Amino acid sequence: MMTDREKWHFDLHGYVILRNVVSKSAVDHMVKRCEEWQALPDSELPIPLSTAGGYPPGENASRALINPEYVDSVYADLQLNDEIMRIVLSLTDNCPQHLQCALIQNTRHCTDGGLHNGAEGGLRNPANDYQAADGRVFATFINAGVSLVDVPAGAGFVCVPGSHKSHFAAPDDLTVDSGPPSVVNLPINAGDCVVFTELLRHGARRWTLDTPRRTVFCRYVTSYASWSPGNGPAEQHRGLLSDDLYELKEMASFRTRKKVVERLLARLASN
Ligand SMILES: O=C(O)CCC(=O)C(=O)O
Repeated sequence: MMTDREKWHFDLHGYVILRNVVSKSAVDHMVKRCEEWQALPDSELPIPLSTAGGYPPGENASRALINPEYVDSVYADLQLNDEIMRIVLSLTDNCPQHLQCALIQNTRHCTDGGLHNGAEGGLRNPANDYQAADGRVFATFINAGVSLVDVPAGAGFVCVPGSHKSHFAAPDDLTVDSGPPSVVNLPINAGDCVVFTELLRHGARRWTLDTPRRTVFCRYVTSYASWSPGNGPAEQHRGLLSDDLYELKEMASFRTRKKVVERLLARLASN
């Protein structure tokens, strides 16, 4: 599960970086599928793949494709990736729910992804909470961003380290382009992953390279959180999901140990 060093880092900063969570061949496959899908208008996307605007909303927002895990097995496997689930299981006390997968493409024409923290008014709430006690760290809304491209220093993901524990509103003049120590940029390589609590103030700098930035955001919550009405697997597309991923998407009480969690724990113990 999470090592002592990872817990220390996550508690202090609100994120951990995992290197090489996916193989080069899996990255190449996901990039190829991304190129195919991004070339299609919404009406031609394979169901239930759909477009959601990026952040912040607007004409030049990045294009986020929701539900790639329903239509491609490599994207599906990524949601159950051992390294990512090792962290997600620790952070949810073995009560995870897969909330959503978003494949986001940023081009140099997209606006930056302004600083935000997935919480109304920047406030902590039960659906987006962080706690540390008794040698454990606990988060109810987790984002695992897997990069499909090499991200150079100065570009891509930024965050305000430690802001998941802040009780004060961030200054208005703090932006994704502010520098350290308040705003820190995390350049990573293709196949690397940043796992962060959505309570962490984060965003992305404007992309400046000719080839697009492509990132798979795998989002998880605690199994007993109802993030929005209709939370859970899309029943009409049940046949497109493995039993494990279907169960991972289901809501469950905090007393329920999902079978998929038992299988993941056994697999992680034998690694
Ligand atoms: O593009 C990024 O790295 C930031 C993504 C983001 O803000 C989010 O998924 O909430």
